[in-house]
Amino acid sequence: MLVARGCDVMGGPEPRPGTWRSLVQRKLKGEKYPKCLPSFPLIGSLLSLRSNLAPHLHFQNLQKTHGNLFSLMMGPRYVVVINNYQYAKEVLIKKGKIFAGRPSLVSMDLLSRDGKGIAFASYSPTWRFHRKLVHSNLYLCGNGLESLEELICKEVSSICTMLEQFVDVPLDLMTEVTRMVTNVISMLCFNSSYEKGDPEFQKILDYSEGIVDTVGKDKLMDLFSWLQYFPNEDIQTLKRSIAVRDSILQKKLEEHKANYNSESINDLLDSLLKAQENLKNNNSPIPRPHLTDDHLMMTVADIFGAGAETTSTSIAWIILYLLHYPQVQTKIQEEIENNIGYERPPNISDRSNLHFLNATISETLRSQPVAPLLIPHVALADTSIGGYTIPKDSQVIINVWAIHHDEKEWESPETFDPTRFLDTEGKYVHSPSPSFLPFGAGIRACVGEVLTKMQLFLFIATFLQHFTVEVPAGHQLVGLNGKFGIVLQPEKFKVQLKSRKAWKDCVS
Ligand code: STR
Repeated sequence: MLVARGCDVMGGPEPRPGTWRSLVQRKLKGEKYPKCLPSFPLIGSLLSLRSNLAPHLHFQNLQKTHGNLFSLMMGPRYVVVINNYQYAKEVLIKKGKIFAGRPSLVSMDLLSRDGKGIAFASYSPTWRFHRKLVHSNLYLCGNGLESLEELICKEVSSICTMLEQFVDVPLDLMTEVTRMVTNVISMLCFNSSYEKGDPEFQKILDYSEGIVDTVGKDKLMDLFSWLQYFPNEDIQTLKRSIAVRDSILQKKLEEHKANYNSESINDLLDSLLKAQENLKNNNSPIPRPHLTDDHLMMTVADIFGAGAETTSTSIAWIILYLLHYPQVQTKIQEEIENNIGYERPPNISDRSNLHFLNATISETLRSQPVAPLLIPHVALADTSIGGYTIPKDSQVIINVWAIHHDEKEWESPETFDPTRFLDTEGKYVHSPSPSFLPFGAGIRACVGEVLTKMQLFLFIATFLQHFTVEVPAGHQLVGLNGKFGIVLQPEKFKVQLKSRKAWKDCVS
């Protein structure tokens, strides 16, 4: 009955698609399948998945023995892991629609109220409708006529001015950076922002940490959903964090409903309410997408959560690399000095001149992709990858980490070297290798790419115009391994800011 090599088990009546048995039956028919890690009934490939390494690194190691495309059983689920860009692009771009499903995992279902919203919802007309709404309304809003650039610059300038008070003392920079990026996304979603010390902002910091620490870590409860009914610390943390998030969202929704005016749409939540109103008034017989309060809240929750968490994590990584590579920091400062000077703050049009800064941002996103395994995809029909059969309902994990550290595509991939993003004339090259997918690709690619890139550029340029970051005396520089989760975060660290003399001379 049991063979611990490949997924070779058979017997019994009609198998469900995507299960062990159906796989074996099809394999016997001569279809070519990706190499499978040793698997056993019930526990699947659990024994081969035990490792001290984080999953993205463990999968990267398995690439050496099992290749760029291999499969495994996560409990009862058939999962395919992809480690190179060729297969990744086939899944995300060429067959994007077929692979646009999402698995139903316990932690993600809790977070998304059973697959609502856009990040964790499977492909459906409702999902398409929500994604379109976000695409067309996210950047239109903000504070009245204020453009996105103005909005970001205002926040960036306010944090840099505030940080002047904290020079020369060890400082946890990230709380303030997170407040800045939370304010940008909060203006776009809710037309409101947080002052330093606002207790609601502290609640957001706490619940986000609770969620990031527990969601999608392939914990046992995601493999065996019945485990959620047993006392389990992770699931308790997750449920508590979600309850806090929901109480804040509920308040925002009620405020927005109370002040709603279809002639004055100020933010994403208003535009979702408007779409909800339009749908109610539409009597067409065509099946309509779902836009209940639950759907609307989950969509806004995804955008708000993603906007705050990913951008602040990327900034934390950039700052940490600047601490590890002070010469990179000096080079960016020279570039700022030569192209902008000190008399005006950087703006978005400076992006075309600050090649080394752009290269440093890209090299950080390559070295530490914020979502090292993206969010798992699911095949919505029987299909194939690179000629290998992929049955309907298979889960597909794209190992962006391995793609960004592929020795065939990047020379010494473990070395941090921004110049790989520069051409021979020192000009920034957007993507020197196709093996670069920091924002995913295809129909489920990140909706916030434009916003994130603007924030990273404007913040780092302005910040390095004002300050130099150093490791505080007596503090140890934290390493570059990071903490694996749905978002790959660096460990917490403190910095010491030095006000730059040239900047001080210019403003005084
Ligand atoms: C961060 C913590 C939080 O409060 C809410 C969310 C929901 C959306 C998530 C986000 C999370 C982490 C980053 C995600 C994002 C949706 C898209 C984004 C997973 C868990 C990425 O794919 C990087």
